Amino acid sequence: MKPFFFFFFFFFFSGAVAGRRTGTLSTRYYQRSCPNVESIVTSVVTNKQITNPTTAAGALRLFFHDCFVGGCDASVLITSNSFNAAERDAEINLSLPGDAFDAVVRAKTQLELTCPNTVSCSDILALATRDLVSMLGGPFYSVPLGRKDSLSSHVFSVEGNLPRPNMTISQILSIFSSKGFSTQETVALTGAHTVGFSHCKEYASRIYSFNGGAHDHYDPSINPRYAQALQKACANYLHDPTIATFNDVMTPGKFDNMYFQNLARGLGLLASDQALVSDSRTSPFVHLYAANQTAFFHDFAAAMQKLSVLGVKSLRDGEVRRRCDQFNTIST
Ligand code: HEM
Ligand SMILES: *[C@@H]1O[C@H](CO)[C@@H](O)[C@H](O)[C@H]1NC(C)=O
Ligand SMILES: *[C@@H]1O[C@H](CO)[C@@H](O)[C@H](O)[C@H]1NC(C)=O
Ligand SMILES: CC(=O)N[C@H]1CO[C@H](CO)[C@@H](O)[C@@H]1O
Repeated sequence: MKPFFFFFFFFFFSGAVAGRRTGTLSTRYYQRSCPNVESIVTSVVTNKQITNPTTAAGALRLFFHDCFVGGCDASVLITSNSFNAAERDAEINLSLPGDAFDAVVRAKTQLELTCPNTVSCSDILALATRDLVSMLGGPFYSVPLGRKDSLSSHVFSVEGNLPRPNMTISQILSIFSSKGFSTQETVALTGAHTVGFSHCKEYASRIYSFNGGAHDHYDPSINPRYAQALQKACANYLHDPTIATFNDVMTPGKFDNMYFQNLARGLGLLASDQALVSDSRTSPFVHLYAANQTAFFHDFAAAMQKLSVLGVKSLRDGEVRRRCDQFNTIST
């Protein structure tokens, strides 16, 4: 009875509005049920970004991780409990910033007041990320809506689905290709490292005792002055693991094509960043984007749209969570 009723509704309304559609998603998905969803998300995350300027980069990384691990289904927002270690528990998630979680939770709270039980947490994260990228100066793109939230989240699903800085370009391209991304799309998406920061341990092996050398021996592909500045900034990182430096040392808070310009000057922070310019499969796109920001923005926006519909759940295998950090039915 209930599923039938839903299907009837779904087809009736989705047929009645001529929105832009991607599969079952549509930019007008909430046109009747929550017409102000986009302006509500925009206003909440704008305020959050103004008070906490690290929110935007955090959200972008969070969204990437959510979509790459089992689809864009807000599984990354689930809190672990004594019965289940959720995605957030993965070592790689240890540094996913709290401000981005908080932005989603605040938007959800606001939306539950206006249109209860309607807007999924995965749609909120997709919209919040789009808004925050454009607030930093990046491209604006439309986000089709109607994602449902996952019914599971497991720490063991993370390994193998996310790229790591110590992977080779072949390993990285193979992860992205398994999710349907071309080499060019992979390079465009990695341009996200034009904002935000990384903790020292993610690149310590490049700046200290490189290849087993003396303590101050660094990777020769790093610009020497940059390498020395990083050695200094990270000097105490083993005692203070919270020390981090900007991904884009030139324009850290601006979403632009400086990340690609940096790579040609040895100013890439992670080994995987710097490797993009020395590998013949990826370097043509690094040079293209370094020379032409319009081309980068165009390709980044298209790749983000593609990312945002990865492995999307429907009501058959998902739900609209009441709280973004918990499933509606707590099970063991
Ligand atoms: C090429 C593969 C990639 C690797 C190896 C990689 C790895 C990393 C690492 C190790 C960090 C630092 C995390 C920390 O120390 O807290 C980081 C930060 C970040 N990554 Fe990636 N990443 C990749 C691709 C991407 C993509 C495709 C996106 C988004 C579309 C992205 C968005 C970000 C952002 C925005 C940050 C900064 C986070 C913040 O400031 O809170 N990364 N990445
Ligand atoms: C990369 O480093 C991690 C530890 O951070 C290690 O577990 C993994 O085996 C390394 N991977 C490669 C490809 O070297
Ligand atoms: C930059 O890229 C855009 C979009 O692909 C293209 O239309 C434009 O002609 C390019 N500009 C230059 C100077 O090559
Ligand atoms: C931001 C976030 O939720 N990080 C979590 C990652 O996993 C650790 C280990 O359980 C949690 O304590 C963090 O809260």
